[in-house]
Amino acid sequence: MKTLLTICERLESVSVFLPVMDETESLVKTVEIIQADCGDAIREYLVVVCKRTTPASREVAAGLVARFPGKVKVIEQQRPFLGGATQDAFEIATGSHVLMMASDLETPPERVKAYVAQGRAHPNAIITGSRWIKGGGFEGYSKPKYFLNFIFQKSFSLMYWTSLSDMTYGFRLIPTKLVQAIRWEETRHPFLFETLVKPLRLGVEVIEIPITWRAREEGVSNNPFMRNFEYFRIGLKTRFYSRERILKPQEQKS
Ligand SMILES: Nc1nc2c(ncn2[C@@H]2O[C@H](COP(=O)(O)OP(=O)(O)OP(=O)(O)O)[C@@H](O)[C@H]2O)c(=O)[nH]1
Ligand SMILES: [Mg+2]
Repeated sequence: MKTLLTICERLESVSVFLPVMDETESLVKTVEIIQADCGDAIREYLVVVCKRTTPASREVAAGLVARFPGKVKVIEQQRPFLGGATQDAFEIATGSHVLMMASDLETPPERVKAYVAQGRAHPNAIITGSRWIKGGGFEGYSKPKYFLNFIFQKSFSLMYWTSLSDMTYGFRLIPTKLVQAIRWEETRHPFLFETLVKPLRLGVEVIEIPITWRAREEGVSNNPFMRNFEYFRIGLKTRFYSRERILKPQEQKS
C-alpha cells in the first residue's frame, strides 16, 4: 500500500482531547500537570461532555474554563459514546496534532511531555503509548483482561505484520491532518484500536513509548468486559481495506 506523503512537517501545537463522564479531581489534575509540564505546547484542551456526564464534572469543567480562558473549551458531543466524542474533537481540533487521552488518570498526564518531545522529533508519525514494552506496565488491571489483551496484541501484530506491542491503548498523539482525512466507523471503545490500524494500513510510521497504566481511583469504567470482544471486528475488517476505503473521498488523491 502506498504511503501517505508528508502529513505534517512540524509539531506546532497540540489539541488535547479529554472525554469526561464522572471525573472531577482527576480532570483538574490532568490539566494542571500538563499545563505545568508543557503548557506552552498546548493549543487547547477539548473537554468533551455528553448527556450522561455528571453535574459535578460539568461544574469542574466550567471551573477550568474560567481558570484557563481560551485554552480549555467544553464541547457537547454530537456523536454517541467514546468513539463519537473523539470524532467530534477531531473535527474541531485546531492544533497541528491531537493528543487522545482520558481524564480518569489511566493515561498518566506526567507522560504528556514525552509525547510532545517525540512529536517534535517525528512530526509525521503517530506517537503511541505501550504498556507491554520495557518501562511500561499495568497496575490494577484485571487478570482476564490482561490475558485477553496479551492474546489480542500478539494476534494483531502478526496479522498486520508489525512489531508494535500495544495497539489498543488510547493514549496517542496523531497529526490533525491525518485524523481529519480518515473515514471513521466505530462509535464505542473499539475506536481506540481503529485510530491505530487505519493509519497503519496507510503506511504511517508509528512510534511506541512506554507507559504504566494504573487503574483509576475516581469514577467507573464505561467499557463492560464483554465489549472487549468487539475490538476484533474493526481489526479484521481494516486489514483488508484499500487506501480508498480508509480515506475520505476528497483525500484519496493527495
Ligand atoms: N464524553 C464522553 N466521555 C466518555 C464516554 N465514554 C467514556 N468516556 C470517558 O473516556 C475516558 C475513558 O473511558 P473509560 O470508560 O475509563 O474506558 P477505558 O479506561 O478505556 O476502558 P477500560 O480499560 O475497559 O476501563 C474516561 O475519562 C471517561 O470518562 C462517552 O460516551 N462520552
Ligand atoms: Mg478508564
